[in-house]
Amino acid sequence: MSTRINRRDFIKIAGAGLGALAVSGGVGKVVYGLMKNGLSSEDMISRTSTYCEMCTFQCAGWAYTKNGMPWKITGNEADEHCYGRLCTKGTAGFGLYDDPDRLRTPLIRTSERGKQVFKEATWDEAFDYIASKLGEIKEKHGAESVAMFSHGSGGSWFKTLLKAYGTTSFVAPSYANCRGPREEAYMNTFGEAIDTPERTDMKNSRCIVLIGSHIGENTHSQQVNEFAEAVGKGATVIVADPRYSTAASKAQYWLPVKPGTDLALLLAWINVIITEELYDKDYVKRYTTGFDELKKAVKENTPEWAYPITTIKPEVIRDTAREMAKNAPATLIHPGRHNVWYGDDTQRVRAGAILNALLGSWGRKGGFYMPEKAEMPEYPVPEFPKNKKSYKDTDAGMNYPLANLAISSGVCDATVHSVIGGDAFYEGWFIYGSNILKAMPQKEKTIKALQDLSLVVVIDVLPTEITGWADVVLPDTSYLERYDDIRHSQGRTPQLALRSPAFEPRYNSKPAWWIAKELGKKMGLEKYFPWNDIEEYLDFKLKKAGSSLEEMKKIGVKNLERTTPLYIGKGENYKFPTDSGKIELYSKALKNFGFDPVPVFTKHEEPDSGYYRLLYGRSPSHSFARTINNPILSQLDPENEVWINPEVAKEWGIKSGQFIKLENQDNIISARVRAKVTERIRPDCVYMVHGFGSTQKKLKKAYGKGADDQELMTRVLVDPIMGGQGMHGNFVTFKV
Ligand SMILES: Nc1nc2c(c(=O)[nH]1)N[C@H]1C(S)=C(S)[C@@H](COP(=O)(O)OP(=O)(O)OC[C@H]3O[C@@H](n4cnc5c(=O)[nH]c(N)nc54)[C@H](O)[C@@H]3O)O[C@H]1N2
Ligand SMILES: Nc1nc2c(c(=O)[nH]1)N[C@H]1C(S)=C(S)[C@@H](COP(=O)(O)OP(=O)(O)OC[C@H]3O[C@@H](n4cnc5c(=O)[nH]c(N)nc54)[C@H](O)[C@@H]3O)O[C@H]1N2
Ligand code: SF4
Ligand SMILES: [Mo]
Repeated sequence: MSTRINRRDFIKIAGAGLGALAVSGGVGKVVYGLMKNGLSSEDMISRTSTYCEMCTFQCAGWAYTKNGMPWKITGNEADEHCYGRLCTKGTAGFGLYDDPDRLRTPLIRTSERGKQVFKEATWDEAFDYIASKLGEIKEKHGAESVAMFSHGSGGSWFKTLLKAYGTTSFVAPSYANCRGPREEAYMNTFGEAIDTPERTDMKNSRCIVLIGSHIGENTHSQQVNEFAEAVGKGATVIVADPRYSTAASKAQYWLPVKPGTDLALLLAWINVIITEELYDKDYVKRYTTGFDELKKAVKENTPEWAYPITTIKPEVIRDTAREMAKNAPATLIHPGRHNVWYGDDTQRVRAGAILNALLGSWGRKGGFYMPEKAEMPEYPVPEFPKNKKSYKDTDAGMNYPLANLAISSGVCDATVHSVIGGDAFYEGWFIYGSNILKAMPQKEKTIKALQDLSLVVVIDVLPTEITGWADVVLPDTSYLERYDDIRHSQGRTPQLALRSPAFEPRYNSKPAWWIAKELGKKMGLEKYFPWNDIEEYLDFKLKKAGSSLEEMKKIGVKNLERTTPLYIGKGENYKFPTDSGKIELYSKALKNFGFDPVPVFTKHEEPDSGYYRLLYGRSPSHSFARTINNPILSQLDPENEVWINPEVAKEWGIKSGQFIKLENQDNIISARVRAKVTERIRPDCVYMVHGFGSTQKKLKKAYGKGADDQELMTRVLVDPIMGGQGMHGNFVTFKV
């Protein structure tokens, strides 16, 4: 069998790519703005270097135009984020550029907040409004009382602006509502986080263990490419998932674990690896601390103990543990990405980290490689003001000892006057590329906070649920119409990638860098944007990093030399960046903060009779809610469905394709949504893709299609270690 995966293999796992379909997907009729590269003659094909923003994984690619019209978007072959193959969403980027529903000009609110009554404004008027409000807030409450939510590359320009202003609270739902537990679990075990792109050496793995992680439906290109390559080379795949996912369909072992019991499964695997002495003895002795404590702690966690909890048979637990050991160290217990499930998430992910340590896979081929980043000097700017207060000073539930970022829901609490008692900590929010009404559970709390603010600024490309709550809406360009900062994320190879504009901005939209710089001028902060234009800024940085803007426009991605080895050498005297200098199987830091030093299984609440646990995930054709209105992708996958086990469907008399509604434990009723009756899910849960059920009428293609999982999340299971917002604790019943 060929070891190089081809496009067909990739498509089989990731769903169909669009390729040239993007041309026929409705874009041809539109008259586009002025072409940057001045094309006019017949059949002229031109390509522009970009990195994708259809999700935030930033795959590098080429935007091709033919006779000045959008033609196709392809991956850059030199790029390790995508290996030249973009996912379905990435190839549909022109759909965003071409979306007639896009925000066209700045808007200023003229009625009650949330009523969505705005007047169109000039950029100057919008900036005057914001600058004057920010001035008032600073004078009355201090600059620290402005918080910024962000997701996506353009956010960095506003971080510079707000740091210059004096803000200290930078919040990302992609932390407390996504991968936060993973980063803190690995930090507290190996001293280093996983980060993005994941440092998983999956293409070389001989055994891949996926706990949830639904690669294939989760279509981060690098992950899908590497998973496909490993599968092509015959790797053993073990998937623990209550649902038969796309990844499970490639697996030798599908373990339909009872939702919420993965920690018991992981502890049983650890128990087998230790009792059968299958661990890497040299690695454990050389690099870890706390083995004896771990051994003692998991003594009772046998496969027989785990069986009634997880419903996975003891022999399956033993067989899979042996399979992992047989392939070690090229065994990867995948750390996952979206881990905020049940509130004990840091501990669950840490159990996987411990298992990786026992198998000796950290720093080893087929396990985790040691990533490097390109050195990227900053453009010199004056020092930012020193701040007096930070989010840690609010008493609104953000004192998580091991959190490394502000917690999104904590910022809401610290904004609501009645929660804080008198003066709230936050008076102003900037929101860039984050639809927090879709991304954060307990929507009522978010809305209460929005109502209590003195200033809400939203920078977006589309009129989404959150733009409806803004005082000022600023229309960013799509990523295809702008430069952004140089991508220099971690990887096997230190890489640089350039995003440059393929088109002039449409309507009266402006690139994020321009908005931040011009608003900076109005606020008297121009010294933090000392460059004349973005090309000068980028060229300065690129030259320092060993390239130039001219070169990057031609190649898009530049690979630099590594300075350190990719793996830890066998027997190498390696010091881990933890307190002990070793991998901490037993964590003193966790113990000192009153947490279990070795993960311990705790039971989670179960649904009452007639109720089912609500699980959710991804469509390969969509990114969250952000692509549901895309003219191309909305045709590929127009609405979501609720997966229901046939036994349950029979009991309720539900048929596939029928419209139903879901009602959660707090009597919140969903929009109507189609049922999908399938053996591919356990009877104790239901499943739906996140992002649908838009309530924003201005999104003409997304409005009212399918149901929103977020709406049903009135309960949150908080991770006491880092404040993660566990969203798997909601139960639903059917309204047929
Ligand atoms: N197409 C597409 N790809 C994306 C994204 C997107 O929006 N669209 N978003 C990206 C982002 S930011 C993230 S964080 C990732 C998220 O993607 P992942 O990190 O893969 O998300 P998970 O929550 O791990 O995966 C959801 C799976 O977990 C299963 N599951 C639910 N409950 C349990 C349980 O108790 N135990 C176990 N073992 N499994 C369970 C579900 O059935 C489902 O198959 O995807 C990324 N990739
Ligand atoms: N119920 C539920 N909640 C979830 C999840 C879930 O699966 N279910 N997933 C969680 C996860 S894993 C994550 S990472 C978070 C992510 O949630 P968010 O932080 O909200 O991130 P996105 O959904 O990527 O961001 C969406 C916004 O970015 C805008 N946007 C797109 N491109 C651009 C651009 O170029 N410029 C600007 N200015 N704006 C742009 C879109 O129009 C949209 O309004 O949500 C979390 N919340
Ligand atoms: S994974 Fe897909 S949508 Fe995300 S950046 Fe890469 S190509 Fe774009
Ligand atoms: Mo995420």
